[in-house]
Amino acid sequence: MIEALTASQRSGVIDGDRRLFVDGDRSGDMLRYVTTNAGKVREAETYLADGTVRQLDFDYAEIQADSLAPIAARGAREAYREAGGPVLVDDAGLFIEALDGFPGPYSSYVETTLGIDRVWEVARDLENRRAAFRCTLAYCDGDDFAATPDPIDRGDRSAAAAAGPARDSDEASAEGSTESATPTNVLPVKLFQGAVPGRIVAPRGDGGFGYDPIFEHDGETLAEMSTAAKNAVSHRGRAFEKFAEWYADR
Ligand code: ITT
Repeated sequence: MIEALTASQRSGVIDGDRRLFVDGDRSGDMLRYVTTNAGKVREAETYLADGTVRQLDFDYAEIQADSLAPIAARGAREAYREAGGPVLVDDAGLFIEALDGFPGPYSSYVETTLGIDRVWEVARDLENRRAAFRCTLAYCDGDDFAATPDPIDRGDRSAAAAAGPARDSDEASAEGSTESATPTNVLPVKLFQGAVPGRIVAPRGDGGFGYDPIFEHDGETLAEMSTAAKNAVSHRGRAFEKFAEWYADR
């Protein structure tokens, strides 16, 4: 699950007629939606006004953690350094109740190695097949967010509070970490979270991506829903609603 490539090593991504990411483009304050996953981009487009966002196909290093927020926050700091402007990182995962939340933050690794059919085989024999999909969006533009009420990751919070304006650092620590950070090295990250409850079922449906065929919500798998219907109930949709509202007022 630990990978790190530079964006400038990757080629641009074309979606229909629209160029989402121009290789090597670091200009202006354009928001970069940082993901290698085209399925996420399709869903996010609904929430982001045309021309204000581009996909940055950048595989940030995913730290090992038992929740999504520190992974997304660390990724946002790294992506901000790479992009040189505002970035939004999206970290998601499937949490199966009877498996103590597994695969959770390891969902990507498990999808790649086992695949969703094997995940279904594991879940099939469970008495309780309840699960949740969670998404954390992490926004970073180098500014502080002291005036806003929602979750903010500042690495070492007490040091950051004393620090005043944020600075960038390779050593910036993750949310909740007690790792010490010097007062000048903390780059604030704003977090938006969403979750959808459901249960694991035998694969159904051709839409969506990832675990969608085996995740049922309200009688339908996410893969049986249109993008709009999935957004209306999904972890990502909920996180993006919060983000888009905040971003528009910013
Ligand atoms: P990026 O990190 O580049 O954004 P990724 O696909 O690795 O791409 P995540 O780590 O957030 O993204 O995703 C963890 C796993 O969960 C991965 O296997 C995804 O395919 C899957 N996943 C994410 N969002 C999903 C969704 O809305 N529906 C179904 N599966 C999803």
